[in-house]
Amino acid sequence: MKNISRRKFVKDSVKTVAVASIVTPLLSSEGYAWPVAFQFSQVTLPYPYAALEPHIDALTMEIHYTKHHAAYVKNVNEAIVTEKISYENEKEFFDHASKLSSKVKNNMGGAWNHNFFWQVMKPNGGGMPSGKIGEAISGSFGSFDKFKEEFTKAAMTRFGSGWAWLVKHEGKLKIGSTPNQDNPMMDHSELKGTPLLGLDVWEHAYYLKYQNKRNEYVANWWSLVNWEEAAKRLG
Ligand code: MN3
Repeated sequence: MKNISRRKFVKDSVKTVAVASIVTPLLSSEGYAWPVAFQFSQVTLPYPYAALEPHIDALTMEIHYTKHHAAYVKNVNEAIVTEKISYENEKEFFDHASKLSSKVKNNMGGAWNHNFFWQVMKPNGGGMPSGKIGEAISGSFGSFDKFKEEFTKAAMTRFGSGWAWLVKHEGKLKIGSTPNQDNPMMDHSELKGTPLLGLDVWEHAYYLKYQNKRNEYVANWWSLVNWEEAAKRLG
């Protein structure tokens, strides 16, 4: 009897290991395997740290990407394992954001928002958008200058840490902001829609160069906007 159960135990253990090795390479902090359905990832920065100078300095970019952003990605992925969350893609996570722990919610927002932020900027960007997105902006806000004014206001009036956004929602363009690392795709967000542009207004995004002058950071950011990326997302 003793031998049989020992043999059965060994057999089951082998089976478990075999299955686990196919489904997941990750172990939880308790040391057992959990089939992880999805992990967030950090995009490769599309340009060198110094590429957005003088508007965003190289040191800010390096710290922002390698410390802040990397930490959000690491933390959300750890929490997905320890909290055994089985959503399979970003949309499922955002659709259920209000039901997730603040660790998952804040860090998944930080992971996604920064991936997006790096892509909607580029060296020698800015200027006036042309084509469909240019028309959509002047159609929705009256003129490009009015749009800039409204977006700047959203960025300046976000109290504390957060993001300003240009989104497409039910066929219309809208401007707004979200607190902390929330974004307009999260179920509890007041501002809803598909992000076309996003601006990080956390102090870590600008403090080294601009200190308390968020207004100068926002004003200079217009020279970095990657309108081609925004246009792609307009569809
Ligand atoms: Mn940031």
